Amino acid sequence: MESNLEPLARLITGEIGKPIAESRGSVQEVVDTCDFFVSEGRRLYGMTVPSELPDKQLFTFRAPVGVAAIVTAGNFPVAVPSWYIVPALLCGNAVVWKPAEYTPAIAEAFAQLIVHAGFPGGVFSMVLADGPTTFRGLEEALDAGLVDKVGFTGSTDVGRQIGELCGRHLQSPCLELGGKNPLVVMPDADLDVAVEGALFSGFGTAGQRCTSLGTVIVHEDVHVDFLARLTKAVGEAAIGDPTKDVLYGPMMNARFCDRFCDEWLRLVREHHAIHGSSGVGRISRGNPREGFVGDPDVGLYVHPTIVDGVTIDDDLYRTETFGPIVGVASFGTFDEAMALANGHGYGLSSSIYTRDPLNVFRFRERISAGMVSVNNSTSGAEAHLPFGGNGKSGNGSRQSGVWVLDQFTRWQAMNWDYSGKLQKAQMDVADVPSDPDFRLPPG
Ligand code: UN1
Repeated sequence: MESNLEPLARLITGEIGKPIAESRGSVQEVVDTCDFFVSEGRRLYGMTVPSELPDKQLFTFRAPVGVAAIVTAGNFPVAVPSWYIVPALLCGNAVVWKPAEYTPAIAEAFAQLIVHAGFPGGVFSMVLADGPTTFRGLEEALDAGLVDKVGFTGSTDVGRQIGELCGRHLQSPCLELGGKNPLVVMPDADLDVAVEGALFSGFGTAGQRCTSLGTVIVHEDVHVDFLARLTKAVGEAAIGDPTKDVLYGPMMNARFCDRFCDEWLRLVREHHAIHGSSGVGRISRGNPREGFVGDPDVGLYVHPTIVDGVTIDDDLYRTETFGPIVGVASFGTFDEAMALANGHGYGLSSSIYTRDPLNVFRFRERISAGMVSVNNSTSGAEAHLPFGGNGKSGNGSRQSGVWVLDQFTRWQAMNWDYSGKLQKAQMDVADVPSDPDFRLPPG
């Protein structure tokens, strides 16, 4: 992976328009994942533990699950697949991978790199299919008893269907779903740092990360100031040709561009105010963006959109909008901030900007998200921390680090009796007399 980082990164930028620096970073995420797991086959430790009976020993083993079917989205077309594929293979499973339909060239290159790493035939396979065909294939494979674990990264709606399907087969899938990730700005925050964080969280990758910022929740005392600074930063941000140094490039595919223009922008209401660009919707020669890098008509580019005045009752507040649109809401008390941070029902990532540790620990305790950033972007998780969410963001499964091992192994308990006779647990244990009524003489 390391030796092929550059061509793979270029392929990612070419096929889905991720800015080249981010593409390199996302291949580096694969390298980091490989580095983390490289010796994991030597570390699949079990425990030995004494029995309650003499001449008997107890052991635990991590056993591979079997065949893992992995279905992934295209926004991180190699990093997220590696979070499943690398530990699944290292734990002794076979993997069938179904990448996103709109990243076939990247998927083919990634699969070739895995195959060339040298696995026995049939241990790793890649299959290209659309969503409905994949679902039917999964149904048939589960019915036939051919799949033992499903891993899915994608939308909450599809995750729910996969969860139901797996539940009928008494399986618990690894689900990594959507997010509406909040970023809370306390009145004591360093506003410049908070703006930098909101800019990257909300508009990096054109907002097409599951960890992208959904709503900035700003204290009323700093709302005007924060909004002015964010508006300036977004207005000045370089957007355009992803081979250049830009904040974001085109939308990954027509389906994301169409949904952004036809569905997400329609969630804007009269009580909202729009900021951030010289236009709204598709960037084109007719609807230009000031300072655009390159030719807007050669890709599916959209204007960044800040929507101020978002409230807890708005559709925009509770809908995951996979694109460069960020809501801004206001709060007075910490309780109001928490209500806004949790009320949408997702629970993937979150962030708080503050200088006060009390705010940090209160936020950490009350936020429903699986991941919490302090004075940092909602995105940008590292390969050795548990990645995953709660509520509409997932079923509590975690990827990355040591935590993912529980997805791809099952604990097996073994006991070995060498007493030469049958010893019955709970019944044949030694009876050692005790005197529970014994008390020390009063002082
Ligand atoms: C995703 O969008 O599915 O934490 C994953 C991040 C990246 C991964 C995002 N490392 O933003």
